Amino acid sequence: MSRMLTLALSKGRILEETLPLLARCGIEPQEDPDASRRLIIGTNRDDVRLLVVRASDVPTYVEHGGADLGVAGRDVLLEHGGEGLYDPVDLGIARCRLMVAGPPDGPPAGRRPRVATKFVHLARQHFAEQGRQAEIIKLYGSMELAPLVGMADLIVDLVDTGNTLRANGLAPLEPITEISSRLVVNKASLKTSPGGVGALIDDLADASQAAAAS
Ligand code: PRT
Ligand code: MG
Repeated sequence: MSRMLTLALSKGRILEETLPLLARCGIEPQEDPDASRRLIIGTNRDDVRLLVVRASDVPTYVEHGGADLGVAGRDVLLEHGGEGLYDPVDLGIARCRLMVAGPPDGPPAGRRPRVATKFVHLARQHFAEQGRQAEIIKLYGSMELAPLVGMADLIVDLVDTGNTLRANGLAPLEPITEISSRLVVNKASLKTSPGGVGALIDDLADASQAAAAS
């Protein structure tokens, strides 16, 4: 029997958009990972299983060998570091933009803006590159709230439709970078299982190309 291949995914949009790619590779989960409480989900292939982990934990599972492969947002890889990981394929899924957002007329002029974000490193880097001073306030989610209660002047967050910003009276102000999800691979796994891991990388690359073309 061939070696077990473990793929780490997160619930929500990454799972939703990865399952069709896996289906194109002939891989179907044995139960609905979104509905199941199980964290390890078997597939129709004896040698492939899925792990369901927090989005920001995917690189850690892959780096430390808890999974051979994973699907992670470029935001997560840039913020938490994907050093030590091989990221051979842009799957082109879960697309969005990292943006500076805030009140539609911009931040109050004349003082150093307070910027609420969970992307502390990326936000710091963005303001530093522009030679702007900013005070970064770390949050773990719902950044849109911070300007509404006067805790911050700006936020740095992911924006897709812009509906969340609009619903909270905020507007996109400056794009920082385009985001999509990438396939990340444990380097040792690829060395020890070029047939299994390497073949799955190639299959997923083909599937994402085919999905993009369809
Ligand atoms: O749950 P956990 O804290 O571990 O992670 P998470 O909540 O960030 O995970 P999840 O599943 O929401 O997102 C996983 C990945 O999807 C992210 O790392 C991104 O790479 C990608 N992605 C794509 C997005 C979005 N689009 C997105 N729109 N992640 C989050 N959002 C949020 C955004 O933060 C904001 O709250 O959706 C809201 C904005 O959406 P719109 O459509 O209203 O603009
Ligand atoms: Mg979440």
